[in-house]
Amino acid sequence: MGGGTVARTMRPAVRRPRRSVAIVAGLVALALAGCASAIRSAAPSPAVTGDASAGASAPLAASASPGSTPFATGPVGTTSLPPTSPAASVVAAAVGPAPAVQVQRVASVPSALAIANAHDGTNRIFVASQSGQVWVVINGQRSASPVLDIADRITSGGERGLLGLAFHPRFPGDPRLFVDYTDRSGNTVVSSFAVVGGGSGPVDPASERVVVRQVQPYPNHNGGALAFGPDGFLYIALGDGGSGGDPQGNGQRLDTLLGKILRLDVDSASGGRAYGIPTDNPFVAQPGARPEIWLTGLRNPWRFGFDRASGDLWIGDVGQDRWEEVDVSRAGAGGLNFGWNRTEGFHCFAPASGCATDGLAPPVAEYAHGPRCSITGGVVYRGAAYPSLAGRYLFADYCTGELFAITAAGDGRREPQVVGRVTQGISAFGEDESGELYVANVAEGWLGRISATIP
Ligand SMILES: [Ca+2]
Repeated sequence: MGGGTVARTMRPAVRRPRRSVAIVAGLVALALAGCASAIRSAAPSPAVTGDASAGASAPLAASASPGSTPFATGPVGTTSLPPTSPAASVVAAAVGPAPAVQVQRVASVPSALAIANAHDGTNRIFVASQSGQVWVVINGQRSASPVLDIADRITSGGERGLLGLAFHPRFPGDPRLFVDYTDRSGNTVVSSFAVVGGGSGPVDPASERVVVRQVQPYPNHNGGALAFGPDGFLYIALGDGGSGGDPQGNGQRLDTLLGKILRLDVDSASGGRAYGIPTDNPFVAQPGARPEIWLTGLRNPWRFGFDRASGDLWIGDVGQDRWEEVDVSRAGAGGLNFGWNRTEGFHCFAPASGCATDGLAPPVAEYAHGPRCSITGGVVYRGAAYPSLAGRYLFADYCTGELFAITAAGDGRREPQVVGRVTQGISAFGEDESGELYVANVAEGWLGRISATIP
């Protein structure tokens, strides 16, 4: 705990035999990326076996070599797609290059994987451990014990575990904390728990109410991010179900929740569900389509976040073997199809060339693999401490530990700017109540705060 800059060098890796199931222990990004390069963690946790991503794990140099391609089951094309033209944001554009940023460790949090604040004036930051715990960090001090521990009902390891958390918009008046986790059977559960003591106390593990369950056909690509939008609805990220190349075609199907971002009303229940369907969800009137769907054509949306100023929804969608992408759904724009598995980034995926791009929303940014491997989507900076960062969308690559920035406002494609580099294992971004930015590192187990080198 304490404010030293995170060392740029990797912690010495513990070598394990190739093909050992332990290779993927604690390593979310391995399977996230579908790339088996480059990550190693000393964190002990159950490994995923039988995962297409696990078997081909390469010996894990820090970031020296391009990822192997255990998911190379589908064609990879090079056909470039036209740039996107999203509606102009109402928020002023950042002008000029972004400043360099640094990350200071704030607290040690084992297998840190998700960050949320309770927006209740307490300035608490809640951090989820992949292994099933939720911790509170306040003024740089982490709680001695977790405020919630659901290790008894989850599967953790690889891309599984406690993956997301979000507080109800009216917290603590509505005392619910929502979580997304992988259950003992490997399926996705989104549920709520009640925070006791008027929101100040621990979370009651017996108060769980399941909101939605989703069967997972493969261990990887579980998505898992949760956030409430400015409209008060709960948004949930689900990957395409896993394996490689989307063998079930879930990304482009509307009869499944896989490969989607959902939008649910958790303040009502209807149709035999534990939630309501917002009447303006894009597919409510389409026969055969799941009415929960808000956005489609996603492979493994590994972290999304709302711009607190504009309401735009920013997504980091993990690519197959070649291209990581940033997608944006401008405020209120539902029904967008981000292309997977017809496209990966700005390129055709299946087929490898000449793919049909009509009706697809292209990314706003992409970057290539090798040694980069897996995007961790972030947040648009709207804090007060660093005006130089205002209006910048920050995100990271899991393998290299690079931090990137792009301008959030404006139309069309933009190139990511490298603004910093920490260590591999960046698993999530989050904001405090003032909009200052934090990152979590699952491989090394810490929460860090982002600062700019110039105000
Ligand atoms: Ca896409």
